[in-house]
Amino acid sequence: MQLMIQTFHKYSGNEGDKYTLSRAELKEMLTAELGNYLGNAQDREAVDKVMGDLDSNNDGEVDFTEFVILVGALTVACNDFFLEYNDKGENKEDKKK
Ligand SMILES: [Ca+2]
Ligand SMILES: [Ca+2]
Repeated sequence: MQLMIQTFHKYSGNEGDKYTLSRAELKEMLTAELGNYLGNAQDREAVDKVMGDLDSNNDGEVDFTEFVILVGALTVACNDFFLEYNDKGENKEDKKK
């Protein structure tokens, strides 16, 4: 949680409103933090898409509430990935957790 907040503020304070991510700030964050995951975050269309998905109130900025939705969505995506990965594995019976 703390890390999420720190990450958000690391980028949100770069320009304009300190508490929201502009498109440029969002792009910078995606590229720096999630470059491996998104791969083509530098692609303008990809940034626009993420921005459109996140900016639920359409004010052109991603606030912290909207950012949390992104993190949640990515967490779910990662979880699905790992579940799938494990299923294709050796069918270990000693699943941890
Ligand atoms: Ca900002
Ligand atoms: Ca917004």
